[in-house]
Amino acid sequence: MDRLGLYRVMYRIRRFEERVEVLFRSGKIPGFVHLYIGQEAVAAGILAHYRTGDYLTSTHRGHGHALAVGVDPKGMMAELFGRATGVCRGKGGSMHLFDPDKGMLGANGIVAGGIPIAVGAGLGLRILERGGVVFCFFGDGALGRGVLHEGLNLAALWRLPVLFVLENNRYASTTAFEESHAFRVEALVRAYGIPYAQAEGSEVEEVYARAGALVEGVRQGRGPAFLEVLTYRFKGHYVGDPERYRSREEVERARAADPVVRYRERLLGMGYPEGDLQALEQSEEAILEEAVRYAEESPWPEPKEALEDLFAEPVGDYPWEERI
Ligand SMILES: Cc1ncc(C[n+]2csc(CCOP(=O)(O)OP(=O)(O)O)c2C)c(N)n1
Ligand SMILES: [Mg+2]
Repeated sequence: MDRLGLYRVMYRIRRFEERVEVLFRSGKIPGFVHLYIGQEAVAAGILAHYRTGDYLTSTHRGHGHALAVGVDPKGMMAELFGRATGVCRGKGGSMHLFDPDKGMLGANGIVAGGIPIAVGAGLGLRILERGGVVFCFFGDGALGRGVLHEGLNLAALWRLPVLFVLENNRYASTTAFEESHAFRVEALVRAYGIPYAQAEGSEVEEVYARAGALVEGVRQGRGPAFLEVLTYRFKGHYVGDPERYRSREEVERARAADPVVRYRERLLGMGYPEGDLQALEQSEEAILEEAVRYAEESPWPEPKEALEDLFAEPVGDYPWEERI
């Protein structure tokens, strides 16, 4: 296990997200932003098993997943800024970050929207006999959507190479998990004949180990697997959320088990020198600064680019074409 690698990914995500919050509040990032702060160990621990040729589907809270599979922080930050140099040329933004070169099949503004994409990618891998695993992340809110059930059923039936990852952070927007689900997650997953495991999301090595065991089975062609990670988001649902549905004390209790701080302490306890951790952190700070500078200095897309890279061919008269 590459312990410093795990810490680096968590640290990169944490600092990226902290900066995004500041930039969003200062009006530099348009739209909505959902931060991954508090959940870093989930992406880092699981996606340490991600290999070239694998695929990833994500959610509206997708920055952490993208960074963990190596999407370039510069291209990501520029995308969040809506600039032409962004990974989607400024058309995707935070909730629709794509990077097919990294197998990243998109953040997704539709709750559970990544699930059918992941199952389809899994089917594609099977048909092409390509090997590879699809990592499919979703939140507890997705448990209430029909496509989750359809996706589990088809993946199990066709033994598709999909690792389903439920990031159970106890809330879907303002609704607590206990208020919205009549079933036990493990019972549901086992009903489809899919192996299930659970991990504590504040412990990156535990997440890594549990994910590793499941990914191995999926890679060997034994069909899908399901990992539920118990986690917590330290920030509001979106930047600006008044957070009336949970108490400050509850948030503080969760913060006491901060996965990034905890792992740093653990590494020091294992004998990793403080200086090594600081050097790693400094190199990450430089990468982040470079990403912000790149985004700020990048041009806006030209209006005519709005009609480029579309899957649907424009037909008929488009009166706006004359205007741009
Ligand atoms: C189909 C659909 N319904 C509702 C929404 C509005 N919405 C956006 S995020 C969200 C909550 C998602 O909660 P969860 O899946 O637990 O993810 P988390 O925000 O906790 O990461 C909702 C209801 C949406 N985007 N898509
Ligand atoms: Mg949730």
